[in-house]
Amino acid sequence: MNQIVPQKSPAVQAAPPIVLVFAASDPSGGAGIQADIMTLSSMGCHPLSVITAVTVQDTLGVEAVLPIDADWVEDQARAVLEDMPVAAFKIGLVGSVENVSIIAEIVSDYPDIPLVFDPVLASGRGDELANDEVLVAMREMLLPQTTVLTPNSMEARRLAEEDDDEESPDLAICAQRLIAEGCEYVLVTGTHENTAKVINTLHGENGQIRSDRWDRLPGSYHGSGCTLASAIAANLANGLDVADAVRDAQEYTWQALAAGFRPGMGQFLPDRFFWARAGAGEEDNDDAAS
Ligand code: PXL
Repeated sequence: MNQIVPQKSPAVQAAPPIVLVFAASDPSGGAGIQADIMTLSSMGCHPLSVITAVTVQDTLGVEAVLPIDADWVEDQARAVLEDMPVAAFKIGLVGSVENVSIIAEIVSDYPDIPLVFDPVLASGRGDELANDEVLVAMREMLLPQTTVLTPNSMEARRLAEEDDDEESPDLAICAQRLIAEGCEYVLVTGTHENTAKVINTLHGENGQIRSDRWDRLPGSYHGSGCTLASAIAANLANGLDVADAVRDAQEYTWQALAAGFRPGMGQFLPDRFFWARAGAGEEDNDDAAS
């Protein structure tokens, strides 16, 4: 592993921007590290994947989660970080308090690299994916290092909850509390809100930066949050500023969802390579005609 491999001629191509993801395996290919790898690849990045947990699941639900030992999480990350330059980090499902702690330690060695953190607490179908101890650890150790936090509205409320709240505060207040914990930007997604359109709002330290409205698509999707957060990381790695990265990532995600497919008996999955398949039929016809 430590051997230096001589470069082959002709000259090695310039590498695409590299994004390191900490996330869990979802064998259905809907969410998790598989969603991240597809999204980052589709958006022109090279993904480095550090597995935090292994899940057993299909398109209907999560059956089990096995967190990986924190030592293994550290070894996976340190090996590739010592070898390759990274342009952005993305964190998804973390698996355990120990993993939160080691991930926080690793990213603290790279303070200038943008970090997108999708604070996964539950699947869209309601399976719990982080307990209260993990939530507290995320708040204390990861939020202060986050460039863009991407909670859905339910995660924003849970993360921002304070003991003396009588009722859940407004989402803009939740976002300000999360920024007070140390995140630079918070993108609260509105899929779970009872609004005609899906409204996603980006907040910064001086308040709302942008709010985007999207037509609600029929059907229930698995992996939309992972796709959105990875797309933001890809855009940041490609040099976009945060507001543009967030705007473009939503457009990409909406298109992936609109092109979604239902491979099994449960939820729809986004097609992160919609552009590779779109119009493939017409092209074939053109070829046949020429
Ligand atoms: O969508 C959040 C998520 C992230 N990572 C894994 C998941 C899920 C949701 O089910 O299974 C591995």
